[in-house]
Amino acid sequence: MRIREAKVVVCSPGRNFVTLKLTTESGLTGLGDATLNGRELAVASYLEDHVCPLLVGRDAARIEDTWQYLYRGAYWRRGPVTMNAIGAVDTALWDIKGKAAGMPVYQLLGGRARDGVLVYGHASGRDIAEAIEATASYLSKGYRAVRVQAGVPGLQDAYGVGKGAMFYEPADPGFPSEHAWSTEQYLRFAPTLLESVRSELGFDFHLLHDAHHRLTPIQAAGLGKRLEDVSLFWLEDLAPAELQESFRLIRHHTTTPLAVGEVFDSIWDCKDLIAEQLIDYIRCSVAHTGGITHLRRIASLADLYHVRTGCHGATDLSPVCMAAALHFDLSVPNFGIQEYMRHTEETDAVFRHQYAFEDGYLHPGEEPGLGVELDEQLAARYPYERAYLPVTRTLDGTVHSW
Ligand code: GCO
Ligand code: MG
Repeated sequence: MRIREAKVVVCSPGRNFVTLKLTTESGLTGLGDATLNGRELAVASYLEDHVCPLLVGRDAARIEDTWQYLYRGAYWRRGPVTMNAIGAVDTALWDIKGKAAGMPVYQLLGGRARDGVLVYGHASGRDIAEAIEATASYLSKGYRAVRVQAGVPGLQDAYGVGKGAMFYEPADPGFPSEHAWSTEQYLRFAPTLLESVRSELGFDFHLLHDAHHRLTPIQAAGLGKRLEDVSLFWLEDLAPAELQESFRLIRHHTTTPLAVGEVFDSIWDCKDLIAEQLIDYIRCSVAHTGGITHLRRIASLADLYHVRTGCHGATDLSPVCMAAALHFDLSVPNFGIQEYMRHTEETDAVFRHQYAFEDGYLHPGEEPGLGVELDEQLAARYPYERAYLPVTRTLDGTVHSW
């Protein structure tokens, strides 16, 4: 089962996606998501210029060996670009293996460990009333878990407030827009938002919130403590986690469950967070964290320490990544929840997928492989468009984490 062709497809059906397509000599194809929001072309070049030439002629069946070859064999290890590229190769090889076996990938990973994948949707509003309305709308559609964000009074363009009713779009065409931020104003507002959601809609669903790396550990500890009665499923990305030990401080002060990891690219970014039981959910994704192979390794470590998975599933990860995550989620013992930010119709038309939502759960489908097909002709109608994530500045003009 030799690889005949390794091709990178860059397209922008509503937003940019980088996709790796591998084809074997027997004509089997496999897809991998190589999208790194705002830095897409760096991964495309890493693959096209440095990885694809190495893949042609390799045995597509040797997934672990190829992973090690690309990781150790590069000498320069880790980093978002490298790990995203390896993740795409790994995902495409699992897709091929599934098709070769005539089985959906979750069967190769050990079969179903549950009946469906619990997902959370994204409710947001310009103010509390709108956010409550959006949350109610998700609940009426069958969602059992909802992340809630809202505009912070006095600040324009707060993180997480979607432009459309059901779609959230965190990348702007052209150069980065700049948003103002005040941690003080956010900390005064966030508890009122989440308390209002609970008092209007009750406790009979999972409520989540994302602070998007904006707080210091002591601010984070205070917010977690303040929110204990709101009974959150998780509080996400309270503080930047490059300094893993800083989570000790947060953990010592609050019993609110903590989630982190969407910007991590390897097990080395989270090994202390997991082994010291400083978090409850690890948010790494298939695409950004070295593929299904590496994500399974992280999940196995996490399982030892009562940490569950909560894969990143924003729309800057393509349907290929979402499908791969669902096969992983269905099979992994310590699954927690899956983020589900729905793609637009344009995106779904380019990436036709088998996975489907039903009654609060996603199901990956029974097609051999991942169950996603890339319509290359349609993709060619949507060329790459320069786009960036916003940049945030505090009220005195200092650059802050977005
Ligand atoms: C989330 C994330 C995303 C990120 C996005 C950046 O929890 O889903 O925070 O919204 O901001 O993936 O590209
Ligand atoms: Mg997040």
